This record gives sequence, structure tokens and C-alpha cells, in this order.
Amino acid sequence: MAEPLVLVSNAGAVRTLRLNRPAALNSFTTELHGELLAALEAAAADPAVRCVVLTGAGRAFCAGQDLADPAVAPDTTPGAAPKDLSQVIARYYAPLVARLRSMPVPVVAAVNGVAAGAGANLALCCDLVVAAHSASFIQAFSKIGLVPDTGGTWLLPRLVGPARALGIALLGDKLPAEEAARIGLIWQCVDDAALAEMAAALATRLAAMPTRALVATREAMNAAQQLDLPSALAEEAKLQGQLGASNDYREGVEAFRAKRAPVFTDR
Ligand code: T3D
Repeated sequence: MAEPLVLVSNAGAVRTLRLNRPAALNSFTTELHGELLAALEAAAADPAVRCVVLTGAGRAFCAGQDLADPAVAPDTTPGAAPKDLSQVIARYYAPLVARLRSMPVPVVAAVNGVAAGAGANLALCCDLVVAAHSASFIQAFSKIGLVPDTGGTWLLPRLVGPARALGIALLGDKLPAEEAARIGLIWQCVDDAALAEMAAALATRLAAMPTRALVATREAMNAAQQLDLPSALAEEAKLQGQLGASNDYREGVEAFRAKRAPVFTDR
């Protein structure tokens, strides 16, 4: 039987999804897309999962689209019709971004090596991005005549501002993890040897937190990008109204008053 393209493991309430095409730097084929989306759906549907970690097998996180995949690679035969990449994006990448950005639990990217093209933006779609010191981020699209996809045009200017976003996207240079953390593209850069432990500790911490409040925070911050202040205040009031009726809020306040650690259970 063929090895899975996404390795799934559990540690307590943390589910780790490991992209597993190391010989091709975990680049995306249609099969990998299918397995990753299914693994994310399964994690989203499993009440025992309270945080997801996304990482890569081998020396890379993900090198984006597999450029050797005949389904998408240009046919260089003279006169051959061009492939319609809009279909590839609509069918595979857009659903992946939508699924990641709407997960009912926080998602941590543990970027263990190079993250290029769609692979870089896959990582940036996650809620917190921790990268090994030797990892790097490359908006490789411009080098092959494409525009950033997998949410790159939306994410990059929001994360680092329009000037840096455009420089990163136009030049397609390798951005080392340390620099990515310095400019606010990612949450943290850690020693290579510490990555797995740090990502696990972060995920375990998030898993013990009030999940609904974390997810509502992500959603409110995303929504606020499009809102004026009065509308953002109204959105905060609406969410606070919902969360104020939750078991987790009651538990958080009770635990505070009793000077004990809270045990959050809502999801
Ligand atoms: O096309 C569409 O469907 C639209 C969607 C597009 C989304 C995208 O992601 S477009 C961007 C696609 N990705 C890239 O352009 C990145 C291509 N890869 C690289 O630039 C380099 O491989 C890296 C900078 C990521 C790493 O460089 P390096 O020197 O560490 O490794 P390498 O030697 O280049 O690669 C190692 C192997 O992985 C090599 O195979 P081999 O020679 O050992 O058999 C290489 O061909 C393979 N590999 C790396 N990236 C890809 C890949 N194979 C297929 N597709 C790849 N993207």
C-alpha cells in the first residue's frame, strides 16, 4: 500500500498533519491536495482535537505546486493549448485556504524548511507560524511568470505592509526565517533542534485555552480589516455577547476567583 501523503498523529488534544512527499519537497499534487483537505476536515469534525499543527517531512515544509505534475505543467509542444490554471486554483488551492482560515480550532504551522510558492502561503494561512532557523519563505511565483496565490495577495500586505509585500512578491527572493520573524511575517523563529518541541508546546498551550474565543478572535481580526471603527466595535459587542453566554467564560471567571487553573471544554 502507498504511504500516506499526509501523516496524521495525535498527542493529547493536538493533531499533527505532516506533508509527506519529501523527495519532491512536499510539493502539491492533486493527491496531496485531496489528502490534506480530508485531514483538515477530519480534524475540524473531531471534538477531541483542540489544535492542529501543520508541518513537513524531510528538509522542506512545502515547495508549492508540483511543477512536474502533467495536470498543471505547461505542455511545451509547439501549438499545445495552455493549461487553465484558474481551474487548478479554484478546485484545489482556494478550498484549502478557505478550510484553513475557518478551522474551528487554532492552527500552528511548524515550518521545518523551505516554504515556497503556495507552500509559503499555506504556512502564512495558519494562525501562528513558528519556523526553524534554517527555514525560509519564497514567493516563487514571479520567477515562473505567475502571481502569488493561496491567499498571498491578501495575506502579505496585511502581515508586513504593502511596500514589503510587493518587494517580497516581485523579487521572489529567499526570506530567511529570522528575517521573516523580524518583519512580522511570522510569529517566531527558533533553533532547528527546538522546532518540534516549541511547536508542540505552543499547540498544547493553545489546546488548553478557550477554543471558541480563540477562533472568534481570528475571525474578528480578519473581519475588522474591512470595517470602520464603529462597525468593528459592533462586531466585538456581538461576539462578546455570544462568548459571554459560553461555558468557557463561566469557567474562566470561576477559576480566576477560585485562584485555580481553568479547564476549558467548549469547542
Ligand atoms: O501551477 C499551478 O497549478 C498554479 C499554482 C501555483 C502554485 C505555486 O506554488 S507556483 C510555485 C511553485 N513552486 C516553485 O516555483 C518552487 C520550485 N522549487 C524551488 O525553487 C526550489 O526547489 C526550492 C527553492 C524550493 C528548494 O531549492 P533546493 O536547492 O533546496 O532544492 P532543489 O534541488 O531545487 O529541489 C530538490 C528536489 O525537489 C528536486 O528534485 P530532484 O532533482 O532531487 O529529483 C526538485 O526538482 C524537487 N522540487 C522542488 N520543488 C519542486 C520540486 N519538484 C516539483 N515541483 C516543485 N515545486
